[in-house]
Amino acid sequence: MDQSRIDSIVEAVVKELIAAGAIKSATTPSAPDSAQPAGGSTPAARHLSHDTLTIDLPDPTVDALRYAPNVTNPKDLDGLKAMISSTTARIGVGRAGPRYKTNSLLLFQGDHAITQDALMRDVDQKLLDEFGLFTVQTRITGGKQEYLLRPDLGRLLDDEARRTVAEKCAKGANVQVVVGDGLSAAAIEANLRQIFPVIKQGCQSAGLSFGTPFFIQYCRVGVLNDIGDILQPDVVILLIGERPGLGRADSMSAYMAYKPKGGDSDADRDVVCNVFENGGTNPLEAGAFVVQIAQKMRQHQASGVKLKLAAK
Ligand code: B12
Repeated sequence: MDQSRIDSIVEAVVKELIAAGAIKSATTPSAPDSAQPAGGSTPAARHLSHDTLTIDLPDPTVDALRYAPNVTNPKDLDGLKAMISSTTARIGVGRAGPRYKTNSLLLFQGDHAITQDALMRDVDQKLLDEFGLFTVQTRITGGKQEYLLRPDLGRLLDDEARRTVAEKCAKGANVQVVVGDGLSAAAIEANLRQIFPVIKQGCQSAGLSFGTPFFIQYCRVGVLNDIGDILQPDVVILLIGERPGLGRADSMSAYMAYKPKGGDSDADRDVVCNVFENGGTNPLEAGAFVVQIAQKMRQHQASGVKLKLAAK
C-alpha cells in the first residue's frame, strides 16, 4: 500500500474519531497545523502529532470500568452484572461491529503489558538482600528470551552455581528453601516478605533444621533435582513465580519434593499454587500449609503421587 493511501485511511479514521467525540483537539481536523508540521503528510496525520490532542477515554483498568457491562441495551442488565461478577473471564464486553470496543481493547493491552513486565524484568535485588539470599544461575546464558525458549536449560544449575551452592549451603537439612524468579518477578515481590518468615518460623517450631536459602535466576521447577543432588536435604521447597495471567502477575507457587534427585518428574512433586493476597491462597496461610506438607513428606518419606498413596 502506498503512503498516500495510508495517509487517506489515517485521515478518515481520525475524522471519525473526532466526529464520535473520542478525540478532542484545540484545532479542527481540517485546519492546517502550522505549529507542528512533523509526522505524516496529511492534515489529519499532523493533527495526531499535535500536543493539544487528547484521547478522551477514562482509564479502563479501574474496577468500576473493568467490571462494567459493555453490551448495548442488554435484555437483563442485572443478570449480566451477576454473570460478570461471577468470573474473571472477559464477558459482557459488547462489540463495535465485528471488533472489540476501544475500552475493551485498551484494557486487554494494559493487562498484557502488566503480564509482560512481570515476565521480562528481574526480581528486585533489595528484596533478595533483605532475606540474605545470594544468587546463582541456571544454564541460561541468553537472558529472558532464551529462558522462555529453553525450559530444559532452566532446569539445570550452571557449573558455577553448583560450586557456589555446594560451598555456601548447609548440607542434609530437613528443609531447604529456594526462591526462583520463574515466570513472574512480581509474584516473588508480592509474596516473599509474608511467606518466607512463616516457613522459617514454622520449621523452627516443628524442630526441623532449615538449610541455607538462596535465589535462582532463570529458574524452572525441574531444578529441584539438582538441588537435591548437591545438598541432599529431606525436603526442598521452591518458591517460584507462576506463569502470569492477563492482569494477574502476583501469583506464586511453592513446588516441593522429598529427597529430589536427577530423573525425578512432576509426579514426584507437590505444589501449593495460586499464592497471592485477596483471592488466592493467602501467603501467610500458604507458609503454614507448606510446613505441614514438609512434615508429612518426612513422615511418609515420599512426595507427589507416592505421598498420596502412602498417606491414604
Ligand atoms: C503451565 C502449566 C502446566 C503445563 C506445564 C508445562 C510447562 N512447561 O509449562 C502442563 C500443561 C504440562 C501442566 C500439566 C498439569 N498440570 Co499444570 N499448570 C500449569 C500452570 C498454568 C502454570 C504453571 C507455572 O507457572 N509453573 C511455574 C513455571 C516456572 O514452572 P516450569 O518449570 O516452567 O513448568 C513446570 C511446572 O509448571 C510443572 N507443573 C505444571 N502443572 C503441575 C501440576 C503439579 C501437580 C505439579 C507437581 C507440577 C506441575 O510442570 C512444568 C514442568 O516441570 C499452573 C497454574 C498455576 N496457577 O500455577 C497449572 C497447575 C500447576 N497445574 C495443575 C495440574 C492439576 C496439572 C495436571 C496434574 C493436570 C492433569 N490432570 O493432567 C498436569 C500434571 C503436570 C505433570 N507434568 O505431571 C494444577 C495444580 C493443582 C494442585 N494444587 O495440585 C494447577 C495449579 C492448575 C489448576 N489451577 O488446577 N500444567
